[in-house]
Parts: sequence; structure tokens; C-alpha cells
Amino acid sequence: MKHTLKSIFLGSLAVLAFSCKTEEGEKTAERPNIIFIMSDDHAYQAISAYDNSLIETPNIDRIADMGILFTNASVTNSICAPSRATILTGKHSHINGKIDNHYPFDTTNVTFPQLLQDAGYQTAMFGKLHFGNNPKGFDQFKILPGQGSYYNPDFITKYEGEIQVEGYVTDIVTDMTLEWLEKERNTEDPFMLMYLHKAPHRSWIMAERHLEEFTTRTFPEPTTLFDDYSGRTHAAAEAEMSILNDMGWAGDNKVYPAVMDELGVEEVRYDKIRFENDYKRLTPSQRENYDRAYSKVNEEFKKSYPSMTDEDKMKWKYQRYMQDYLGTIKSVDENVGRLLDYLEANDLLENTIIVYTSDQGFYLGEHGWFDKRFVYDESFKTPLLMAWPGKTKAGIRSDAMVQNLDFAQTFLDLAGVEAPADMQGESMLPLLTGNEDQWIRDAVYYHYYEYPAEHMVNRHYAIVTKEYKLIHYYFVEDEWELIDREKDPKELKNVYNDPEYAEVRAELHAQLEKLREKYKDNSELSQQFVDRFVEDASEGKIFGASKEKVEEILERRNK
Ligand code: SGN
Ligand code: CA
Repeated sequence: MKHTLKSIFLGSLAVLAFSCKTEEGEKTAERPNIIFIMSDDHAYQAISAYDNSLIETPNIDRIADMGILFTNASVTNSICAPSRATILTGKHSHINGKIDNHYPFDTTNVTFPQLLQDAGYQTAMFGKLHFGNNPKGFDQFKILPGQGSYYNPDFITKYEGEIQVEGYVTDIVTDMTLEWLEKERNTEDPFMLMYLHKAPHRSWIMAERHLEEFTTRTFPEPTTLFDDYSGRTHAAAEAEMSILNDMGWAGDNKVYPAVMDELGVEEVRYDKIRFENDYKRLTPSQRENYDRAYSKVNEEFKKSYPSMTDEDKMKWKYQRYMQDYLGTIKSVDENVGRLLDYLEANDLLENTIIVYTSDQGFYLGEHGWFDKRFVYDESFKTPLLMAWPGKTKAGIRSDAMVQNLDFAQTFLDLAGVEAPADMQGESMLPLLTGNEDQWIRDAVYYHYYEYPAEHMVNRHYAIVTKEYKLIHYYFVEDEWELIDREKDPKELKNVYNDPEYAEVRAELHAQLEKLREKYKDNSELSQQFVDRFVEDASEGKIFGASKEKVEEILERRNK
């Protein structure tokens, strides 16, 4: 069935190609250009097309106005480099091998940019990749080393070696992108461009022009800011991503280390050094603007800190977090606007597919958290807006269960390139062309691995349907969670042992096993990844958690 539909589409592409040829036959198929815009850790709660209670993002919203907003888009593994590996390969982490941020990407994997390049696409990548190796299949790339820096960032470039560029990272990545479109691209062949922002990743440092406005704004608190994690397995309580306890006063919230010393504020791990590392990158004039805004924050903090209760601290940190996080998004939105304006002014909107997404979602205080990793909605789901002006209907919403797993096959399909048989996603093309009925997936698979590590989110895999989530945590304790997504949208209650759900639970278990078979995941594979970790940990590689903590967990595991 799928194959037939695909043939029909390829057939119509061929007709399109034929009809595009001039009499002299000089013009080849008008294959669409692809622009893949991705930010790092951009929560859908912080895009006004989804929710305008925190920030207005008029430019990102333009993409939804021209096309589709997906309300159920998700990732297969909610962490940076694994998400990028899944996007490029069209395969789950256990198949492409990039299960976490630490082990390098296996460059023998076939990626969709390589296939598009082979098929005659011009390819370019600018911004954050985070692989530990350079991307294959690109005519041009300028990427940030590792996480990259917000101010005066370094870049690894394909032709100029390592360079440092003065300015603000979101503006610079856009300058590079526009320069490539304007000067390097030829206008004959289609292109595939990956425009990848570092923002709004931690430590959330906004552009100078937004400091004054955003450091004085106040934002509404989520209703679960003071979640006590009762009603679920131990995994939620064990996680170290609490705004109150794990967010740094200095490195994250920009309290000056000297002020912390003066007040006797206790440091969260590496907090002051993270602040210093960011601060020392600023030029004197950048520092002046930074200090102008943050000295006011620090003055106010000096007055209020001595009498703050834990509840006050949580509230204060949440506000500081939102000011900085959303401040960085303001620049992303402005720069997306610059790109869209360029496309419009250069008649490029018509035959270009524009995608806006994030490598995963993010907690903006829900459950008292920042960061991601869990299969709970805020980090499992990711924003996805797609437009193909003239082809997609404008302003529609889709609740289809699409994933980052699907991009590779979607882009290959759009370009009329056959996808390798071992890719594991589905082309989203039917959803873009109003053929929703041809989209049949009703459950997705998730598997997170990076544990024990920074933020201490337990290893888990899960099946997610529109109604339920069945989650299995493993490594030390084997524990299950069943979430009723319709009755409990905030995901506060595990009903796994509730007799009322016995039937649902049995059904989900069976479905989960089928999905694991389909995607070729199993306990032997998980065990291999665990064994590799345990061996490396015994050699002192500990991936961001404290040594004592890792030892304690491994000991618990051995019991
Ligand atoms: C850094 C951050 C973490 C974050 C990881 C992964 N700590 O280590 O908070 O979870 O990146 O993020 S920081 O102190 O260095 O800011 S990811 O998006 O790259 O997966
Ligand atoms: Ca990320």
C-alpha cells in the first residue's frame, strides 16, 4: 500500500519535472529546496503558535501560518546529539549507535544529506551539530565545536579551519546562512540547508539588545512548579533538574560570584566557574551592557536573599530562568524573520519546504524542572512547524504522531530519492499534502539511555499512544509507569497498579513488545549499552554526574 502511494507520488513528480522542462530541455526538475531550521532545547511552550502565555514569536509563527503546526510531534530519545543522529539517519538510537551525548557518532552511518548530495542537491550546514566529528555530505559547513558559545563563538569550518567570529551566536549563524544563500549557492540546483541554532540552550545568555527588556519581565508560573513527585516511581524524584536545587545561582541565574560570597550563598556544582567561563568571553563593550542589566538584578537579589524561604528561592530562580531563556528565544525569532524575509524577497518561498523544530522539548518549570530527557510531554514532545507555500494548505494543525525519526524519509521523498530500506521512519508527505488518511501510525517508541549522568534521569523505554504512556525504567530498579494522558495531562499519577487499568496495561504491554520487534530493540541490546557504560565507569569515565553518585548507583545495582 505504502509503496503504491509512493510510486504515485514519484510518478507525479516525474510529470512535474517533465512539465517544467523548457523546449530546449535546459531546465531540469523543479525539485523543492529544503530548509531545516532547528534550535537547541526550544520548548513548544515558548512558541506563540502553540502557547502565547510566555512569549510572542511572530516570525516562527509565520511558518505555521503558511503551513502546518504539529501538536503531537515527538523525539525518540530526548537529548541533543542522539536526536540529531536520528534526524540524519532516520534510525532509532539503538540502531545508529548514538545513544547519548558522550560516545561519538559512527560516521559509517548513511545520512539523508549524503543521499541528497548524491542526487544533485547543494547542501550546507550552519550552527550546532554536537557530534564530536564533522558532518558528511555537505558542500559547506560552519559548525560550533561541541555546545558552542553564545558570545564571540568559535566555528569549525569546512574550508577555513577554526575561526572565531565577534558577536552574538544566533545573529552570526544567520549571517553565515544568508551569505551562503546569497553568494555561494548556485541558482540552478535545488538545495538542502540546515540552519541550527545553539539558543536557547543552557546557560541562556541573551543578546545585548534584549537584556534591558527581558531582565525586568515577570512570567506566569506553571501549576506543577512545586511538584513533590509523589504518585510516580522513584525516577522523577531522583532526577537532578530541579530549578530550586540544581540550577546554578551564578552560571544559570547570573548572580555574580562575588555577591554569592558576600551573602554566603551555597554553590551548585561548578556554578561559579560556569559563570566565569561565559563572562570572560565578553568584550569590554559587551560586558558593559551585560553588567548594566545584571547589576540591577544583583542589587535586588542582595536585598531579598537574606529573608528568602525555599519557596521564594524557587520562585525567584524560575523568574530569572524564564527571563534569560526567553530572552535568547527573542533573537532566534528575529533571525528566523530575517531568513523568511530573504526567502520572500528572492522568490524562494514558492518551492521551498521550511521546517522549524527543536532537538527536543524542555521543561520550563513544569514538575519544578529545567532540562529534558524524560518521556513526559514537555521533553518528549518537540515543536514542529512546516510550510511548503503553495503546496501545503495554510494555517492547519495536525495531531498526527510524527517523530524526528521521520525527517530523513520525508526529505528524501520530497526530493524523489528512494530511501534506504533500513531507515525506520515514515515520510510525512501525506500529511503535508492533505492526505491525513494515509498516515496510519498510532503509537511511537521511545528510549533514553544517558544514566547515570548529569541530571540523573534513569534509563527508560516507552510506548506512547494518544491516550497512554507505558514506561519501563531499568538499570538499578525495574519499575513501570502507566500514564493516562487524557485524564492526567500533567502526568502526575502512575496508574500501573490500578486494577481499573488491568486491561489497558496488558494491551499496552503487548503493543510495546510489537514495537520493540518492529524497531529491532531488545534487552540484549540494552544490556550491551549498560555493560559498556559500567566498564567505562570503572575506568573513571562518568559523564557529568559526580563520581560518588555513580559509585553509589553502581553499588546499588550490584546488590
Ligand atoms: C550541558 C548542560 C546540561 C545539559 C547537557 C546536554 N550543562 O551539559 O544541563 O543537559 O548540556 O544538553 S551545562 O552546565 O554545561 O550547561 S544537550 O542539549 O546538548 O543534550
Ligand atoms: Ca538539546
